[in-house]
Amino acid sequence: MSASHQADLVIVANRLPVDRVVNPDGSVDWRRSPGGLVTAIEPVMRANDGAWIGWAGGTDTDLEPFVEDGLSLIPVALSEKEIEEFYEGFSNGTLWPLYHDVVAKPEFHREWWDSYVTVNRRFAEQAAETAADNAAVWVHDYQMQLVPAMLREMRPDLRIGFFLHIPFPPAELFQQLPWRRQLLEGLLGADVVGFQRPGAAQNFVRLVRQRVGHKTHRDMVYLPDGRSVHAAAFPISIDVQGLEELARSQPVQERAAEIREQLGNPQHVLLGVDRLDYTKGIHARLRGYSELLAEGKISVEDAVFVQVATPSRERVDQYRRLRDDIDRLVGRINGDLGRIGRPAISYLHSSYPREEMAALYQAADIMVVTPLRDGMNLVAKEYVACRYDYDGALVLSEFAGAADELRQAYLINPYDINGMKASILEAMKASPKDRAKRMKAMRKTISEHDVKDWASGFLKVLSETKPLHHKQLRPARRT
Ligand code: ADQ
Repeated sequence: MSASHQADLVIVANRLPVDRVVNPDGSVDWRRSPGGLVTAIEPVMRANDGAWIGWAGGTDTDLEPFVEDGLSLIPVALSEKEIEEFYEGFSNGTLWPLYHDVVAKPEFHREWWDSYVTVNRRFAEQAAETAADNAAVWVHDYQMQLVPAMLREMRPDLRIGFFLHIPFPPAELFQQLPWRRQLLEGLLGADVVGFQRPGAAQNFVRLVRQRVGHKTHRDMVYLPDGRSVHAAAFPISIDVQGLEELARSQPVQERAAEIREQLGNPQHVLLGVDRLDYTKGIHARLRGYSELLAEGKISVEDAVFVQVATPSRERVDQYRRLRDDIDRLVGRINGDLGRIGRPAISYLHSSYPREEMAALYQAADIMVVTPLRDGMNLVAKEYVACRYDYDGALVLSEFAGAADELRQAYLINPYDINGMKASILEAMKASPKDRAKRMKAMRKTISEHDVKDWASGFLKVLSETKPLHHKQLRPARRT
């Protein structure tokens, strides 16, 4: 199989599902990047002889399409300036904060936008070249919102799907964006636009009606050329069974016991696992926990908070500042409240293999997930998947997409620090029977919808979209 063959299924995402590693002898290898997306999409990619288009993460301009572990991968090059303007700038300095309730201030720069358009066109051109006749192209996430319309213009024969992994904001916030109409029109190039939550799909349909003036009815948008666009929620999931099997394995169980031992076998182990991102609510969470200690409601003798915070997007100012803020806060809390051999917070910047993550989830009595806004939050679902023993409690922000499904978690408003503290205490004191009841219900929910169902569900809806010549089947328009 050649990597640049004409594919029946093309995935377009900002990043390829592999990371480039340079060996000590200078040779180059590719390592599968951890993460749910590739697990989800791999089976359908293999079944359809698919290809994946994405950036390899560096500034190499000479990477050729290649096949890695049977997956056909097509690198798209970004220059240093494009990494600054398209990726760090418009994607992560404009869209990311705007789409997360403006929890940080989005910056609007015209040169960032120009770079976003240029890079989106490059991805669209590569997809147009790669897709076979009448193929399906599935475009992912906020970095690629112009690709659907650009691609449709080049290749009207294709079925095009788009999935947004992050929230889609309400009209009141979205309309700050100077390029709001262009982005909406970009997305409308798709036949199916998928979101994590139904509210996000509604936000999109409402904006299309108000800002672009197209007719809409429920989750459908009707375009003047006779095409229709289906906007709906497809909540993403995880490899539930794979993770549970890992958690049940002997080495992971032994490692979980070892982690507790190394923490000094406290009565309560609390855990937070996040990318170091200002949307994740790490600051308020740790502050709330430190107040519980300072007020004597809990003690470092019998509780420890393990916070794993993986640095990310470190070249963006706001992220550097956040890392410094959290580092300082943890230092202050441990300095004020810790004792010798008993830190209040065990703080880790490392990135771990899946086995270690499963062991951490197994070791934690309470998982604390408190984002100010989150598209889904896979960590919450991963914790539940690992708790086959029906033990453990989940404290979860109602502003994470996962809160729609994990209703039996201790749901909190992450802005209400007193409420969060009360819920953490409640979870710590809950009876084993109550914990088991909640965990059982949450496990039932996630086991009924895993990541493969998510991918095949989206692609099924995409495959059912009607080509243009079937336009007489459109539902009657509403006035
Ligand atoms: P993220 O914002 O990255 O994802 P999340 O959904 O929690 O957030 O996924 C993080 C993933 O990274 C999890 O699978 C977790 O296990 C892993 N991870 C975190 N820290 C790690 C560490 N130190 N070592 C190893 N692995 C680690 C975006 C959106 C989310 C949405 C997902 C998927 O912001 O809202 O749920 O995409 O659509």
